[in-house]
Amino acid sequence: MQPCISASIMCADLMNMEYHLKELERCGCEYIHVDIMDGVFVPNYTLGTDFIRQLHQTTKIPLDLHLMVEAPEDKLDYFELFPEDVVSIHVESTRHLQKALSKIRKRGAKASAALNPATPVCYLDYLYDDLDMVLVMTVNPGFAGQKMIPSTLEKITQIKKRLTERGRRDVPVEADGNVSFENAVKMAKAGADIFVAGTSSIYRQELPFEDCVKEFRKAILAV
Ligand code: S6P
Ligand code: MG
Repeated sequence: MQPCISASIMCADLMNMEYHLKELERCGCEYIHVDIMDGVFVPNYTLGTDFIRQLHQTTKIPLDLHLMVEAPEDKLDYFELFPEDVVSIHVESTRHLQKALSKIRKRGAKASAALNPATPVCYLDYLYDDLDMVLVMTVNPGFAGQKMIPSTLEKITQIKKRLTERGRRDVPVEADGNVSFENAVKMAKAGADIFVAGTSSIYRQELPFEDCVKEFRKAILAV
């Protein structure tokens, strides 16, 4: 599987969105990672439904929606979804994970389960047929600019192994949180396929955006 960049749009300057979207297209970023927080599942609020609709109107880049909300199965209908979009819901956020994943597929998008750093991989054991991606949080969700939790690397490897054993090598694993140039190499070695790029990599004020993307791509292709 070709490694992909998913640019974390909450880390961009929201007052300059048109410019950022053009840059993402010009630099060939494969996904736009949209963090949706409800102030309950995580102690923060971020992006929402109207912003997503406007993204769809403005860019052809598929959206990688990361729902950090309680009971996501009740809220999926709020969101506009297109077939190339992937929607991640947290294992810890619902009592009805399989139902919620199948609801995403019924809406025509790709379904993904996200795991917090402390959540064991066995939570996915009976779900491998229901998944189009797995998101591994490499920091605790809620904020950009944190430090990677090293034990999450092993988790990426374990998930990749289980996917292979169950004949689902086609399912990518996404790493989200402090995916710096240095950590991206470790995550790629661990088995990650999609890399969320935020303040640790492409949204760094001191470097030109295009250079950051090139450097980031070099890191994820290094393995
Ligand atoms: C965190 C969120 C992430 C961040 C991303 C920021 O709750 O899910 O997607 O936006 O991790 O990137 P960085 O490089 O600042 O950690
Ligand atoms: Mg995220």
